Amino acid sequence: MTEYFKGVSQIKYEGKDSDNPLAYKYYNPDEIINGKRMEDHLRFAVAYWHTFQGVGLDPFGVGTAERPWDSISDPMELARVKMEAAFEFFGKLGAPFFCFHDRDIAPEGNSLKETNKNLDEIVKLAKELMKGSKTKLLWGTANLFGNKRFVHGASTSPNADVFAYSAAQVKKAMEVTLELGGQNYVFWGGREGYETLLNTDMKLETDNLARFLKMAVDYAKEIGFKGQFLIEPKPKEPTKHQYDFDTQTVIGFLKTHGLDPYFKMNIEANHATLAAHTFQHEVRVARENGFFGSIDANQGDMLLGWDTDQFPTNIYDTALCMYEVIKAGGFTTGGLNFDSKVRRGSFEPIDLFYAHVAGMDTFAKGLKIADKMIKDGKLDKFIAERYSSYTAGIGKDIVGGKVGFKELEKYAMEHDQIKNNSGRQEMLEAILNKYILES
Ligand code: XUL
Ligand code: CO
Repeated sequence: MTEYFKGVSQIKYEGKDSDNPLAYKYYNPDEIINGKRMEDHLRFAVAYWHTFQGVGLDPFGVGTAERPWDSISDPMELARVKMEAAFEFFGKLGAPFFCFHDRDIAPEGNSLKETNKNLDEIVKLAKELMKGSKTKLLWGTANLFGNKRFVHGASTSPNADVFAYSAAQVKKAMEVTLELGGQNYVFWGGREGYETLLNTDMKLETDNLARFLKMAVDYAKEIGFKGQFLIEPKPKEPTKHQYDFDTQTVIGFLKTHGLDPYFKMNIEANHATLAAHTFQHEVRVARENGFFGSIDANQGDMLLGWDTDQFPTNIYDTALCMYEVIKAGGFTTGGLNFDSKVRRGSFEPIDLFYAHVAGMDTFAKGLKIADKMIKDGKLDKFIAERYSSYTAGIGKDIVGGKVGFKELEKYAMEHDQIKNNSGRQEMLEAILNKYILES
């Protein structure tokens, strides 16, 4: 078989003293952390769209990326070559999973029928390649945002024909995800939102979104798809206001429509920051409400207010993310999908490897720090003490539902000289720094 990424051999763990940018310094798949292999803790996935479809364009200029498949112009030939190159990439990286949108892997034809035929052909090839590979499918999804038919949304479009088309597309995407053994199926509503309320029936649009998801749940049962359904919140971009704004909003929406038993969250770091939340906040909200599913690993740039989808290299963020993941009991069907793209200036194929190695090492280090934070227990102990007023006396009665306003008024009359304790934020941040530096 053709070798696409010449000059790169199997990437190995060399330990923290290695200077080799094509070696892992912290990611050691077989190393046991708290009774579990690192690979099983982290469940890394490569995102097909950024790594094999990304060309490095921005609103001001054309793509800059140089790729081994640049000379191929026939769309189906290109799709086949990219799929072969992808499996070489997964193997060299040692990535246990990948993720894709239907339109990432196969081009659209002149009709939906032809598009589905193209998809079937590439799925067949992917299935063959998966037989000789250790890389599995973490999740599949449908691209319901790229084509101009989705100009006003997909399941929230004012045009019922677009609703029907979207349903047909998701039906097919679910079938191919099942065919390839996908462990989850993702819904990200890129254009499910509005630009202005002057032309929008928000009630009908959100009800239709719920109807659409209900149909997906029914169809999964019909075809025997047992994977986890995931919703990926994002507040804006491309749409001004997206209905899946953030985790708390999505939980409210799911509960309103009785869909909560069927969905969990796919939290993306850069979407969290667009919603003016920290990454840790979104994972915390998901886990505390029983909706933690999977993660799209990336990071934004605080000086640029958009979805820059950079590879995650911020150790604070990965440590606090993995702290929440461990507290959630770890990943079950989910994993860490690099929904990240190399910068426009990093245009060589080898940059794809450097970027993934950097992201994987940053999360591996984050895992080690989080493990230390939890085992050491100082932070948990501090929090437990901070809320100890709810474990006895009047606090216990409040939590136990034994008192109402009248009883509390009586209590407050006798205890109106309030004494609070310090939150000790800086002391706790210094403890976190110590874990980062010492693990
Ligand atoms: C876009 C985004 C998507 C989803 C899948 O911001 O994150 O790539 O992850 O559709
Ligand atoms: Co994403």
